[in-house]
Parts: sequence; structure tokens; C-alpha cells
Amino acid sequence: MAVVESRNPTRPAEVLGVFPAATADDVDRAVRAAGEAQRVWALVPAPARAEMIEECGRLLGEHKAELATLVAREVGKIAAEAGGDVQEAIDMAGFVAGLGRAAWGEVAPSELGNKVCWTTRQPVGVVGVISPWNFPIAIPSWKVFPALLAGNAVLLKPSELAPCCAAAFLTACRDAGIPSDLFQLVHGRGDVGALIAQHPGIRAVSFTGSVPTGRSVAATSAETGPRLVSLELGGKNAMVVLPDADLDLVTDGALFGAFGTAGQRCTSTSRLIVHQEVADEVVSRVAGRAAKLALGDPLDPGTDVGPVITAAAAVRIEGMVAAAVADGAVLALGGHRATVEGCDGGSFFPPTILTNVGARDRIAQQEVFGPVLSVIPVASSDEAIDVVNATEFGLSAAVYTRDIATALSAVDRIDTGIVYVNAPTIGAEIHLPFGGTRHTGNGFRDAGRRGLEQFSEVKTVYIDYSGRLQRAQIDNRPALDGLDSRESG
Ligand code: UN1
Repeated sequence: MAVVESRNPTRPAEVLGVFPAATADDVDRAVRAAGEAQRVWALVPAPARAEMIEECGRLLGEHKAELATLVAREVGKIAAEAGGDVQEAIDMAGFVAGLGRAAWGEVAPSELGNKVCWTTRQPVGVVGVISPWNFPIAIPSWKVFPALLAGNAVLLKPSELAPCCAAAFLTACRDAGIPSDLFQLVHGRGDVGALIAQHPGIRAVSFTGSVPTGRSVAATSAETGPRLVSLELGGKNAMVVLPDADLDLVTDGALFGAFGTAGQRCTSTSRLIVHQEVADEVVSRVAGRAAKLALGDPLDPGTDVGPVITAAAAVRIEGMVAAAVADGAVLALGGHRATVEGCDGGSFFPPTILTNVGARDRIAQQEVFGPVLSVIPVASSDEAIDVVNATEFGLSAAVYTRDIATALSAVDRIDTGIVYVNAPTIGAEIHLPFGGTRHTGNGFRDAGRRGLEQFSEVKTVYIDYSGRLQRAQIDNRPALDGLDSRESG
């Protein structure tokens, strides 16, 4: 029997859990049972669905400390960030529960008399969620809660690297009263994700992960599977530093954006696009502080940067840095896998800074998903914006300047789904839409009110109470009939 085995990246000998990988039959059975449960759930009024989601949030809050420890052990996040991961799900539960009593549609006047028109949203049925390991509690919550609120059943396939966190999230939902057939979990690798994406009983699929996998989810779905396919893919997020920026703020922001979560957020800052007038100063400040960041066990309170997710990831990152150096970049800090005492076999990679990077170099184009910051010097703010936009991704960007006109003009011209001014590229808040342009996404957004759109279809409703046939576009000036349009007097 194929299994999924979760190991602690800090000490890979430590196995955190072993789960059977789902077969095609398992997926099929889960989809059928979910479909039955969904028919009942769809009849439950939205405010009552919302109450259960609120209870999920309460339970996640009650168990926040132990869940955060699990996040730290399973994916290597330091304590503060592991807590943030859980908090994001708690916040999402509260926000989504509130939407249970909010307006989901709009009312518009009719062009005909005695007729009203409105829109509402209807569930799609069974939704497939394929989630990544890097926000193992938060990202399932972004997708599962809105899908349930909209009246759907959910089949979740978490990354094979974070099955324990998904199981803990499921437990909170179960304990809150979410019926077991309505929200189900299957484990496995990409082949199980493909089974979900191609299943004719799945009506929407929501995926967060890499560009190649996202493309294959979309292609597979197009054959027999879901009609609604939401993709949240990679990033090559840039921080722009202009000469008038507050360099203390820049230094704090670059450190958190590039090396927080060991650079493994899809929003992580991987390009520092800095005006040449301040480039040396910025690099020396950021490298000086980054060199002091402590690499280590994420559960040790003194640790600033935990491991990357696997040994294979560390090898891949090292290879990308070496290739960048071969392309002409200069290694200003880090660049080689590291070992940490007491963490045998831990997949550690230190904060790494590459300077002298060209905007079109491979390291400036490819997502690294590790603690590697590439510094690209530019001669003007116009050039900086061009460089921001010169990748295939469009997730997050940040601009540091004290000048309001420069900041707002950059906001207008940067082609990403999320733009920050004087704050790093990471740290999106859950009540606002999250997602990107170009190859980062396909137009849907997670989170915020728009988070419901990927899990529901719009229904437009017309009610005619005139008691006769009224033809749109033909009988549409009834009230004016018989009125004298000539000037009086
Ligand atoms: C991700 O890396 O996939 O905005 C999500 C942020 C977090 C979410 C990141 N709230 O950095």
C-alpha cells in the first residue's frame, strides 16, 4: 500500500505521521459520499452554516499553541510564524462566518415595469482543494471555509509534506460539527491531485502551488473534471527601494520579506530592485543584519530561520545559487547548505544574498522558494517598475519611498495582484483578496469577499409581477406611452 510519511525537516529521522495514499476508488467513494452530504447541506441556511465555521475558528483558537507546535515540527516554521499560520485560519473562520449574514448579490432595476431583478450565488456541489505545505493550516482555511459557507462539500488533498497539519485542521472542523461526509481528507502526491482534478463529480477545484503543477491541474480539469478552476501559483516578488526611502524601514522589510519563513512563502521577497544611489548602503545594511540571523530548530526561541522543507529543496536552492554565480552574480552572503548542531540531517539553508544580478538573469526570473535575495541595481524609478514587471509572475510587490506621488504612480504601474508601499511583500490580510496577475493566477482570488467566487456560480433572477408578457428590449418604455413630449405653454 502506498503511504504518505511526514517527517520533521529539522530532524528527518523523526516521523510525525504515516497516512495511506488514496486510490482512485477512495477518491471516487469520497466524491460520492460528499455529493450526498452536499444535497442536505445546501438546504441549511447560510447563517447556520456560518455558525459551524465560527465554531471551527473558536476551536482552532483554543488549540492554537499545540497547532503552532505541529506547524513548526511539520514544516519548520519558527514559533511566531507558526502561530501566525494558525491565526490566519482563526481570522478566516471569523471573516467567513460573518459573510453568512452578508449580502452575496446585487439588486438592479428592470427596464420593464412590475419586474425585479437580482443576483445570488449558488453552490457548485463537491469542491476539490489541493493545498500546499507552506501554510498548512492557513491555506486550507482560505479555501475550505468559503467553500462550505457557499453550500458545497469539500474534498481536501493537502501536500504530502504536511498531512498532519491537514488532519489537525480536519479534526477542528469535525469537532465543530461539520459532518464527516461533507468535508473529507485524502492523502497522496500529485497523482491523487490529478484524480481529483479529473473527477467528473468534482465541480470546482482550487489549487495553490507551483506553475507546472497548476498548469497540469488546469489541463486535466479541462478534459472531464470541474468547470471552475482556481489557480494560485508562483511569485517572483520584488521590493523596490528608491533613493528617498527610509533605509531603516527598508532593512527591516527586506529581512522579513526575504528570510522570514526561510523565504518559502509564495509572497517572499526574492528581488531587491534598488536605486544605484543607495544600493551599496542597502546591501551592506541588509547583509550585515542577515549574517546575524540564527539558523536552527524552529522550536528554539533563539532561532530566526528554520530549515527549508526537505533536503532535496536545499540541494535545489544551492544549485540555483551556483548557477546564478556562473551567470555573473556575486555571492555577498550564504549560498551553501548548512548544518546545525543537535538537528541531525536537518535541511538548513542560510540567508543568501546575490548582488550584481541582471533583470533577465535566470535567478531574477525563476522562483527559488528559499531564503535567497537577488539584488538588481537600477538607475531610475521608471527602470525599477519595468524590472518589477519583467517576469512571468505577478503576485506581490513593494515600493519604498517617502514621496506620495512616486508611490501612487508605482502602485498604478506595477502589474501584480498585491502591492505594498513601505511594507514588505509578505503579510497579506485575510479579509482582502489574495492572488496575482499573469502566470501567478487565472483571475480568481482567495480570501476576502471574492473568496466565495471560486466556489459558487452567479445566478441572475428576474421576477415579473405584471401579469402579462413583457418583452425586454422591445416593450421597454411603457411609462412614457401617451405622455405628450411637445413643449407646453
Ligand atoms: C503563500 O505563501 O502561499 O501574505 C501565502 C502572506 C501570507 C500568505 C502567504 N499571509 O505572506
